[in-house]
Amino acid sequence: MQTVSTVLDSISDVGRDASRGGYSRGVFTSAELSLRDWFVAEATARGLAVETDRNGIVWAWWDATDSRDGALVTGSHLDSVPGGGAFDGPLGVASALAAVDLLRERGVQPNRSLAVTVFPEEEGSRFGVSCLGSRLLTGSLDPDHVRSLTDTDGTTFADAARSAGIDVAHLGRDEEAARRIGDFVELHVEQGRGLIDLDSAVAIGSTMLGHGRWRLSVTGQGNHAGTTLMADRADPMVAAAQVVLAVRRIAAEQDGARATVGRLQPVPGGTNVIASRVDLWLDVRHEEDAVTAQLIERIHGQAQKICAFEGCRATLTEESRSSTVHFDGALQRTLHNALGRSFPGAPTLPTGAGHDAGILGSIAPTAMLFVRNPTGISHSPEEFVERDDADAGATALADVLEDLL
Ligand code: HGY
Ligand code: MN
Ligand code: MN
Repeated sequence: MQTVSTVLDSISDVGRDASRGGYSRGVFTSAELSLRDWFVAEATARGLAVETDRNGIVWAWWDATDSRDGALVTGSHLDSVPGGGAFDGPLGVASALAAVDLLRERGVQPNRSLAVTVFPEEEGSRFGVSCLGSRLLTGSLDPDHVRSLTDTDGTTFADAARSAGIDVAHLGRDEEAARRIGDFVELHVEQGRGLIDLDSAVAIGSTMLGHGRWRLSVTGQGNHAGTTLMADRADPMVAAAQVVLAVRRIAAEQDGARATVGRLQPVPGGTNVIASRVDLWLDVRHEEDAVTAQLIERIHGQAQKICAFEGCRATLTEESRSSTVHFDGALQRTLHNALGRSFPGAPTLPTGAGHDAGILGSIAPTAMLFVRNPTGISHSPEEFVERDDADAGATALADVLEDLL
């Protein structure tokens, strides 16, 4: 049986980003398409029946019974943030493949079918909407809106998906796929310090922090950097800079809040040009959805004030929103019992990150397993998992799947 690390080693050069460091594996880019091919090959080599559905979700089936309805489903994603780590997403997919190997080694005879899945655009890094695949499956997105989403090059989701062989005419709620998910369990690298502090290789997810993404467009007057006196400027970059500081101040004043501006795009973006517009993206999170709403309202109000003073205008557009998720209690108890054999006393852990398991919770019981990341850093090249912990994660996942099959 291959260890998880060996499985991951085989993709360690796919999508390396020489300028940012780490990996840039945008959905349906050549890097992510190579990873999809890798997954199909690994799954096929394990005798799993592989198919890609209307929303671009890849399913690798262990057809243990004559029906796929109510199956046990596990998996994660292969797309990454720009300059991301090697484990966010792929660890869950590789661990699911390794868990299938372990179940076979143990001679497990499933009482229901099992599927290993790969969800597209979990990060929302290319088209802006996180967990795009699972949101399409559950019907929480308008397919026309999704088809028209564009990346920074102006490529639409429809064109990118078509290039990956997906017939975009049928995007959207997938009743058959929803019926097939009896329970969903996702293994994921821990993206904070939780498991370092708890001194445990694995943990069970308890809650997933609610979060949203907004685009703030600050419009001013584009002009010449040399001929425009300072007093004559309506510079959206100056307004945007103040908004970024206001975001930090407003979030710091609210217990438990997290607010980030990780992306800022001046238009046209010339060194000797006063920008005409600056787009910046807000990522705001809090365990109470009402507080997230209040935070974004305060940020928007402050942005309006700053822009009025700077002679600019601000427009806020919501791009995606997810409520805080409390994972299924009964499924969590099953995970606790299953882990009792190899990981007695495995802790539960809230996650500040979003995951497809959070979206799928609207149509089936879902649960998560987290594997220790000794750096406590994620969405960055420093993200890491020790080989032994990766294998411990696969063992934990196999224990859970065995009890649920
Ligand atoms: O942004 C998130 O929380 C996740 O990593 N997509
Ligand atoms: Mn992830
Ligand atoms: Mn991520």
